[in-house]
Amino acid sequence: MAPTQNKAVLSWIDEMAAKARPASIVWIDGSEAQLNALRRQAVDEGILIQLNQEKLPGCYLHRTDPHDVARVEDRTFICCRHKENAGPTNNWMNPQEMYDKLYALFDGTMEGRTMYVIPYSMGIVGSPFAKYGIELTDSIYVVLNMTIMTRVGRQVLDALGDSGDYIKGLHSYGTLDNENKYIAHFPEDNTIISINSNYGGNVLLGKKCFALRIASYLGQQEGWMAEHMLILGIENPQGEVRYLSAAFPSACGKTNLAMLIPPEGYRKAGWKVWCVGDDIAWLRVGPDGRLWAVNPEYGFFGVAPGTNAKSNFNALESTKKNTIFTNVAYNPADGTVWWDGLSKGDDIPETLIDWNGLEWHRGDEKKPAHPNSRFTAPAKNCPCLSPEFDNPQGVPISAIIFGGRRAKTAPLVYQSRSWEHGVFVGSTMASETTAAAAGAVGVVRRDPMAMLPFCGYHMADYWQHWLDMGKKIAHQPKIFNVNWFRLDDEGNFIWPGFGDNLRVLEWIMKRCFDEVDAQETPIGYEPNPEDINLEGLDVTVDTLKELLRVDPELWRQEVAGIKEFYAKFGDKLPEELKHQLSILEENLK
Ligand code: OXD
Ligand code: MN
Repeated sequence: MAPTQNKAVLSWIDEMAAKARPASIVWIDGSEAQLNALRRQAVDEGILIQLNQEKLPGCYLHRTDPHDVARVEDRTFICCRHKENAGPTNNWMNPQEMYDKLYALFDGTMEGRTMYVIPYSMGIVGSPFAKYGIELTDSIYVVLNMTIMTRVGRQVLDALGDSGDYIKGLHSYGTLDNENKYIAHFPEDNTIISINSNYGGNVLLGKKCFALRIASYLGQQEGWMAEHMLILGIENPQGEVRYLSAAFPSACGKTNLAMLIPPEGYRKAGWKVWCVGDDIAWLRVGPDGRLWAVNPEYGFFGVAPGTNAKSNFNALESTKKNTIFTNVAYNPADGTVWWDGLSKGDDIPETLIDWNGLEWHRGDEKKPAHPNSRFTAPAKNCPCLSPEFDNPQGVPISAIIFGGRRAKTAPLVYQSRSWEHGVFVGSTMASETTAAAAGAVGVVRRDPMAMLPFCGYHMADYWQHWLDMGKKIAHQPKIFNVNWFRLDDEGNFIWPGFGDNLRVLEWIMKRCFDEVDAQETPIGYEPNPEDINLEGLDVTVDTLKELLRVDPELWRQEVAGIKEFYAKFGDKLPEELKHQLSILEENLK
């Protein structure tokens, strides 16, 4: 029997079941007993491989179809009534046309399968930030991942009561037909439909689809913000904890920063870093006029390759129990997993089963784990998880940080002159492509606020929303930009990064609390080099000066690049951003 009387929910499920025609319907209650039974079934059906339960208790490995290994931006659509509301950076389709297409694909797609009903909450159930969703899916993999990534179960239905205010999510892995793969969002109907994929971001509908694309639209309507940001707390030796949120394009170390381990000197002095979230922040203005943030998720869906005890001890620890690994390599010698960068030299296992299920030998050219292989780990596993993780009010944000991977242009850190200037800085965020990615090296890719693939409406309206939000926040966070990736002329990284990034965060926090001065430059405020603590570090003040150098010629090229990018947005581009661009241009003369 359905565990709710909610008519809106029940009639929608009936309607969807009539289309997909599953053999049975199972409600997910979040209980261990039910999840255990599903894990057993998944192992029996070859969906999961159980790993060594002594070394990795509660851990499993899943291999996806080799053509279904990443988010598919070209198959991702925003379906709002008016095309112009989706903007130039989203794929658009008329909602009715998309519904017709999708419901045709759903016709009988679950025949002989079970349809699972997953009631879940993004945010702490009952908190002012929380929003509820129900995902219907025929994938056990989705069920088991959703119960790690979100808060699932009866309490969600109880909190929803009779209300129709929830996000409808319909998913079927269908036939995994790439030509008919769709990740479709209907922001005006609170609906997400996904078919023909069974990979993470395309199918765990609470994450990118709901908590960013749909939520960014809801945030605009309701006066809050859904951002692609980590949230962390920095505790100083006096025991004060100050919070920041930060947005970076992919491959810039967001999860690493979220779980940063302070350098030794800082640790000894009593500094601590607390992770509240590694990917998504929902931000609201609190009654005290500050901006408050929650992480709406309940787990981490992290990239495995490159994660090791040195690069991210806390992430690695998080994967030691109750974790689902996707597309990593399997070590048949001891029933554990491996990925590139996990160990080096002789510590690399001699023989592995690669992510395609084929035998792999140390020294083989092909990598044994897929470059986008992942771990789905409960946030509660993280050794530095913030004690405020479950606080329904969230945490007060003092600084917002943007960043990217720039070889020369952006300095190690600078502060915007105002909220409006900070919005400009976020809107022009960019990374240069590295040799690791396919295509040309050094090409500048703009990814405003790291939201390019995740903004559920017109990007220029989104910038206007940022500007409008600034007016509502009496005590605005200060906005900064960082670049951990400056290169010297030989192509070596100048800044050590990782835990040492705390040295920069310390300066940022001091700026937020008026505890340190800064220098004015054409692009914003920069630290006086002696104000960044270099103790215990092999970096001289001269090197720091180089890291902070602003090359006017490069910045004039940057202005030209921004103009070209802004031109895409035509008349919708907020006047304030044009004004900020003209100030930058003027300052560079
Ligand atoms: C992610 C992403 O998976 O941003 O978090 O692509
Ligand atoms: Mn992300």
